[in-house]
Amino acid sequence: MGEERMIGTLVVAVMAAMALVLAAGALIVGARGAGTPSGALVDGVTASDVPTVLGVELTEFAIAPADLTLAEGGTLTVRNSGAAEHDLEVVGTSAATPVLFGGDASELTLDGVAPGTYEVRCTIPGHDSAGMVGELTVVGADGDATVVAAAGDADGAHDDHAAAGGDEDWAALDQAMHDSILAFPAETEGIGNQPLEPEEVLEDGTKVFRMTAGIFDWEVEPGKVVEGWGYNGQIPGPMIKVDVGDTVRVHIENELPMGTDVHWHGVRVPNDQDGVAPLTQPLIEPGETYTYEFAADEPSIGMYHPHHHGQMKLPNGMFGVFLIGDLGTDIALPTGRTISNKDIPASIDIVAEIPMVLNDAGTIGLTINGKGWPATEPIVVDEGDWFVVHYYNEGLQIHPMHLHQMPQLVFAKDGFVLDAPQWEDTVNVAPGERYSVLVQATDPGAWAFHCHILTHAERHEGMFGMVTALIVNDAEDA
Ligand SMILES: [Cu+2]
Repeated sequence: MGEERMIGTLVVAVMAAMALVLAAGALIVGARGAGTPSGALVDGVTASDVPTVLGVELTEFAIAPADLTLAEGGTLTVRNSGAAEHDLEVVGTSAATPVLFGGDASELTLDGVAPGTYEVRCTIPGHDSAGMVGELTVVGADGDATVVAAAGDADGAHDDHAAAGGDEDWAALDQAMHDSILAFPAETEGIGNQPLEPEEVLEDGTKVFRMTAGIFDWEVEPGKVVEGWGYNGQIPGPMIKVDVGDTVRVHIENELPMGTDVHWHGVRVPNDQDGVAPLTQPLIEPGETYTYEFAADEPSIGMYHPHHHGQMKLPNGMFGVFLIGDLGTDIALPTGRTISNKDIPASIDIVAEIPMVLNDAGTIGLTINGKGWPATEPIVVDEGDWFVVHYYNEGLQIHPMHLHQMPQLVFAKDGFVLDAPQWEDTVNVAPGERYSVLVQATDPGAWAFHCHILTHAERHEGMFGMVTALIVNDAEDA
């Protein structure tokens, strides 16, 4: 119990320090919130002055114009001119566009939205706190824009930075951060990356796996259940690990409402097994089972995911880890070398090989291994231990992954061992990339481990998304 309490205290101390560093971001957001108080009437405006159709542009990360004035019952023509997914919601009403991909547009008619002043925002996690908020004034036929409280904002989450008089409740922000940090680690239903054993090993040694692609409930953070798309009810899907030289056969049962395929990303396969329907294979129709087979003849730190409509399936959770070969034998570690004045022992025992699959969009949102803080899983090791993390970016944005205190030795990129490994404290992982890092847990304590795009880790409601912790047990307590 004493040890648990100590770990808890360390978590608090470390996370509090991180919150302080990140507080600058909250200040910027807060300053913006202190805008013009919403007036009861729009002085001197007559209904005929007010447009009935207005164009709105969404980009990373802005809504332009941010101050919108529209006649009651009017239409917003919303265009996503950015690269990432965005949408536009009139907070406290049912008026919202669907999620728009870059280049897409949508007409949002404000039927039933009473005259008044509303907050508008992008609902993609992190985008509002990154700047995608604005104000919409709906003017009635008589020029009336009486403020309507955003009563429909049931969770109250946005009241703190709505333009309601422009006063931030700073103490409430502090409390929200405090509570969200102390909620770690939190239990949720479902765990991804579970090792998948072959359902059968044939006489010739072929390893036969079976996975079902489907839609299921996924608890991404405590109490937040979303529609997950994935394999065998897991996000990330089951982790497959085979030996170099194995023949691999994978049956894919498609229980999705649409066709699919499986691309083996970073794994060397014959062209007709590359999973790009209809180029290299027919589409796997709903209800069908399709079989892939290839020789795993080269080491790989690979992944699998659909190619067909990957832009919607991957963000919703359809991805998994595919490893060929063992660390240290098939995939060389930089042991017995001196790199930037740091000696790596000639022989090291790797206590854990941890995949960290990153996502940032779709129904799953900003997550590590399918979970957002405080439901992310901590890495727990003993002082002195060496462990390996494989980063996989299955999302749509770059994520600079920062581990406090202990440097990360980047020894492989996309599974290819580097001739010149390098130490980094922040490893930038772009979509599709994998980086493999070796870390020694030299310092006891609870250390924050998070994406350093601050809005991927913190928001008004506190810590969330792409944050976990490295917990190093003190050798003296063992
Ligand atoms: Cu990020």
